[in-house]
Amino acid sequence: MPSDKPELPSGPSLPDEGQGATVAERQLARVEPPPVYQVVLLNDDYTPMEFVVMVLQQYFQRDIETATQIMLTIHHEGRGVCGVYSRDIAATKVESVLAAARRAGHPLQCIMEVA
Ligand code: TYC
Repeated sequence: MPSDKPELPSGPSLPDEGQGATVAERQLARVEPPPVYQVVLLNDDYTPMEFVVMVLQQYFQRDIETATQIMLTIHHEGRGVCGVYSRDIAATKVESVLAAARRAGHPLQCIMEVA
């Protein structure tokens, strides 16, 4: 008489699946997260404070109080972090800020660096 007991897959019947899963897990664990970049504004003696506050509001989505605080930090300490982004987003923000500053005739400097 045949048994009612269902047949369970056993180790030896699935040798490759077991080993492959272990290897894939080890490879995934070694993938580094992508680096993030901070966009930094530098102080100068000529760019108006109001322009820097506008840049922080328009390009970095800061409210007026936060933008003013960041601008004052840059003014007093020489530099300040505007935000942290992926590489491509940070590069686009640097380009946009520099273009806006040059259009307005200001020497404002904006850089990106690994956070
Ligand atoms: N130091 C400038 C001034 O006194 C203001 C300023 C702030 C300029 C921040 C650049 O990134 C800057 N007009």
